[in-house]
Amino acid sequence: MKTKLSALQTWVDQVASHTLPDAIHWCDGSDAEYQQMIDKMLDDGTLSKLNQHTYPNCYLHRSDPTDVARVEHRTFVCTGEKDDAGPNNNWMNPADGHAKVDALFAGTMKGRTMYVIPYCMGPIDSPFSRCGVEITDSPYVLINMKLMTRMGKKALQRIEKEESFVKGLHSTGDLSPDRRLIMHFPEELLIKSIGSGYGGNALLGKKCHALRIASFQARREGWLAEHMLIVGLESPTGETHYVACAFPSACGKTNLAMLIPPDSLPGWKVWTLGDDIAWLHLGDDGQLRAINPESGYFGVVPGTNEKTNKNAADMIKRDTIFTNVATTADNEPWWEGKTDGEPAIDWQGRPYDPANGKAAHPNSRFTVAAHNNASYSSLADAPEGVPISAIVFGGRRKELAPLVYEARSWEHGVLVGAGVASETTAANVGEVGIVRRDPMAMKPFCGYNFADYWTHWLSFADKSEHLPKIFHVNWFRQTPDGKFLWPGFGENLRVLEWIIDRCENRVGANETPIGYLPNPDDINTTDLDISADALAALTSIDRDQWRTEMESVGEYLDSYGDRLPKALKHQQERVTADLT
Ligand code: SAT
Ligand code: MN
Repeated sequence: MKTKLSALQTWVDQVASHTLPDAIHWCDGSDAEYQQMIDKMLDDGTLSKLNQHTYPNCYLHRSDPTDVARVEHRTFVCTGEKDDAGPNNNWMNPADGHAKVDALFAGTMKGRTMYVIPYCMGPIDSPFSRCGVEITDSPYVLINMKLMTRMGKKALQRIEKEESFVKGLHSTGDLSPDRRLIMHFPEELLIKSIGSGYGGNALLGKKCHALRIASFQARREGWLAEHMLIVGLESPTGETHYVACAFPSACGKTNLAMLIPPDSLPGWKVWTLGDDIAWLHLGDDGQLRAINPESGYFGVVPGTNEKTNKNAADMIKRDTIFTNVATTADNEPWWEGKTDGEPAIDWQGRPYDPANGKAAHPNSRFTVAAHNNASYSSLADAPEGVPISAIVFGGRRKELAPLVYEARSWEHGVLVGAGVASETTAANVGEVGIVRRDPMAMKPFCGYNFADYWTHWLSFADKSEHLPKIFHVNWFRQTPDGKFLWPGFGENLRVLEWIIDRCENRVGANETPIGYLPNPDDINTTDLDISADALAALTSIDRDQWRTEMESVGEYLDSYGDRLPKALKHQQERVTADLT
C-alpha cells in the first residue's frame, strides 16, 4: 500500500493490471527524484545536455516529429448528454469513449515504468486549489510536471485528507497520430490521454485538468477556470493593480505576464503571477480573487529575446527543459528570433538546412519553474490569491478591433468575451492564420457547452457589486501593407495604464456602440514613435465593418440554439442596433 486512500490505491492497481507496466513508481516530488529522472533520460537518449557552461541545468528533448502540438480534432468531452458538451466540443458518449480509449491502453506500459504523480493545482494550502493524480509512462511528463505543478508528498497528503482528486491516465502509447486520443469524462473527474507526449496533451494538470475539467467543476461550485495570465502592475506611486488577461494560445500571454516597462515609463514595476491559467473565486468581500493553479511556464520559445521578453530570455538560461529547439555548434539552444548564435542542428536533429524549413519548430517550448523569473510575484503562493481590477480579452486581429475598449457593463463584457476571434497559431495542429471565433480564448478548453458557460459568467452580475471592469485589447492591428500599427511588447503597458485609470475613474473615454474607447490624447505616447494617423486608427471604429462583425457574432451565438442565454443575445442585438 503506497497510500492510505483506498480509492487511489484501487485505481492505481486497476490501471496497472490493464496497462501491464514492469514497475510502478510513486513520485515524491523531490529534487533528487527530478535529477534521477534527468539522468535516466540522458542515458536512454530521450534528453540531451545543452551547453552546461552557458546553460546550466538546461536540457533538450526532441519529440516525435508528428507530435508537436495539441490535437483539437482528437480531443473529446464525454458527457452523458451530448448537449452538455455543446457544439464547442467533440463529443462521444462515455461508454464508447471508455471502450475506445481503454482498448488502446491495454498492455501499453509493457516494458515501461508507470509513474504515479500526485499534484496540487494552486498553492498547497489554498482553499481555491484542487488536486489530481496523473499516472503516466513518460519520464518527460514527470520532469515537466515537477516544474509546472506542486507535486509529490505534500500533494498526496492533501489528497488523502480531502479524499477527492481528478484522475488523469496518460500513456505515450505508440505515438501514432491515428491512435492518439485526449478524452475527458468531466462527470467522473477523469482524463484519459494516449498517443502523445506533447504538453497540452500529456501534462494533464494543464489544459485537461486546470481548464477542461476545472471549468466543469467551477460551474458546479460557483467559480471560474479561465485561460488567463495574471499580472500585478505597480505604478510609480506604489499602488498595485492585478489584471487577468485571456488571449488564445501563442498570442503573447507569457510576454505580457513578464512585461518590462520601457525606459519612458519610469517607476513602473510588473509582477508575474501566472502566464496561462487563472482560477477566479468571489471572495467574502465580493472581490473576484485569482490564483494561478500552475507553478511553472510552458512557453513558446521562438521570438523570445531581450527585446520581446527579457525576463523570459534570462530565466531560460538555466534550469530549463527545451523541447524541439535547434542547437548551435556550441550546443546552445537556438530558435528563430534569437539574437545571437546560429543554428547548426535543427529541431529534428538534422544538420540545419533552410530547405527543410525553420531551425526550431514554431511551437517549440520551454519548461521552467516560475520562481526562475525575475518578476515573479511572491503572491503567486498566497492562498487567498489576488484581487482582480480588470479582465482583459484579446485576440490576434489584423483588422477591425481597436487597440483597447471597455465594455459598458459586466453583461456587455460577457458579450465582448464571447465575441473574441483570433488568427490560429502553431499551438494546435492545423492551418495557421485563419480567423476563428475563440470565446474567452476558451474554444479548445471549455469542458462544457459554451451556452451554459456564458450563463454561468452572466450569473456573477447578481453575486457581487465589486466585479472587475472588462476590456478588449488588440496588439496586432496592421496597415493594409502588413505593418503593425502598435509596437507591442513592453509598450503595451501604456494601454494597461489607461485600463487602470479607467478602473480608478481617473480618465474619460469616447462612448461608442461597441463600448468606451480611449481619447487618443489619453494614451501615454511619451517617447513613442507613432503617427497621429496610426493612433487615430487604433482608437476608432469602422461602423460598417463592426456591423458586419456584430451580425457574424449574432449568427455564431445563434448556433448555440435554445440554451443560449437571452441576456447575451440581447446585448448583441443592442450593440448591432446602435451601429445602424
Ligand atoms: O500546448 S499547451 O496547451 O500546453 C499551450 C497552449 O496551447 O496554450
Ligand atoms: Mn495556453
